[in-house]
Amino acid sequence: RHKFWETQPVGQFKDVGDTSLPEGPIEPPTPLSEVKQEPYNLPSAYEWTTCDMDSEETCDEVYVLLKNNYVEDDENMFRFNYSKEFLSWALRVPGYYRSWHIGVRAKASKKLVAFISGVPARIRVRDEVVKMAEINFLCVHKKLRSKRLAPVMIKEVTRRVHLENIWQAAYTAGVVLPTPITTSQYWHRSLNPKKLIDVGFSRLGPRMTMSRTIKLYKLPESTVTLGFRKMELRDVPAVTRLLRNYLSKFAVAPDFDENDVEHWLLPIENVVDSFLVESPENHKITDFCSFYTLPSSILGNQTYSTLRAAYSFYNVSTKTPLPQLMNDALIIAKQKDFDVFNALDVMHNVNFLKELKFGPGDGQLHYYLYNYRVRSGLKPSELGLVLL
Ligand code: YNC
Ligand code: MG
Repeated sequence: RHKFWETQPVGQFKDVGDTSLPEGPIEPPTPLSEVKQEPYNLPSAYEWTTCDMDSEETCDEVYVLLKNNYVEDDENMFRFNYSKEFLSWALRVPGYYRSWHIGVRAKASKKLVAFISGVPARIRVRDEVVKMAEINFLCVHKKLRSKRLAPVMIKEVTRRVHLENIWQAAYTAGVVLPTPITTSQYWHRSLNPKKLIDVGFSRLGPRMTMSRTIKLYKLPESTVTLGFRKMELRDVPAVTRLLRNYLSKFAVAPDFDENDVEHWLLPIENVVDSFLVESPENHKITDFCSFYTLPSSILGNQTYSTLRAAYSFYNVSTKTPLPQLMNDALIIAKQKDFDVFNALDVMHNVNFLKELKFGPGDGQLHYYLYNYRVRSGLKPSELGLVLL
């Protein structure tokens, strides 16, 4: 059934539920001298290219490839439209390897026709912190689909990850592959219900009118929590402590240090937003919330071309009740003119979803590890990891 994935060191469907298999690496590392030194072969009309994301032109080419060919919903109504600023942030992380930003060009036209990327991360699986690659933005141009190009790209990124002496990876996908460590669901909170209904993202509920729906999703003009403010550079040490303590509760989570927090959570306009609660009495930072900006192109609507979506990232509450904290995040997102706020049912998110009028989406997101077996039956609430 999975001609490619059956050959890879990933949990196989036949092993699901086999408790005799140990958690940890499936294959041991090989000596670096035994890692293949030359790139894998592509069909002869194509060539590999390493994408220099420092270059405006290259960043633009990757942006355009993804804008036109990346992930769509099941009904092909929306397609992710990651901005250039977002891609530059997502790919140029602390300690990144340029060699892991891999493109494929048509030899004749030099047009970029496929892409896959990895970035380094330390991911903790229960008690072990493992150096991994986070693999993302796998994309093959629509005209080159179903030609088995994806397995070659995956093997090539794997080879280049191995060359850096890294042997594990984490990734998410909407499709079922051997074998998810867990499956999470998207929930959506309408901020601009009229537009969401007009573009077919949501439907008017039974026995609901447009004006009742707008009233249902109305939010206060300004945030309610005392001491709620935007995160600043000086907050990095406190946010790191808060977040590390929170993430230690989950079976699988990133092992963030201050550098990572500065990169991943310090606000960047139109890319990532982070807010915290500073106690008015003792100036302690007690709570934190964040979301990233990922619009989708609306395919074939006369009125609207873009759906403005915010995605819940990392949130920590120690004093402010989580639903109140996230309600303030919704208020900020509304102020910033987002149409919808999305969240997965990972970490403690179930504790605010229903109360804050999120509705379950139809999209599922499967989480995977490469060359690392995890005992099956992990719940999404045991996961402390959000990939972009
Ligand atoms: C997918 N999303 O099952 P089998 S997510 C992984 N992730 O192999 P072909 C996928 N594998 O089943 P196409 C996959 N989608 O025969 C399909 N596959 O064993 C497998 N879409 O290849 C599939 N982006 O080239 C099958 O298919 C084989 O032309 C078929 O290309 C697939 O970024 C794709 O959804 C996804 O651009 C590129 O459909 C194409 O259809 C496309 O004939 C729209 O491929 C965009 C899209 C995927 C977003 C993502 C995470 C990717 C993770 C990749 C795996 C990483 C492993 C770890 C590597 C480092 C290891 C170390 C150390
Ligand atoms: Mg293909």
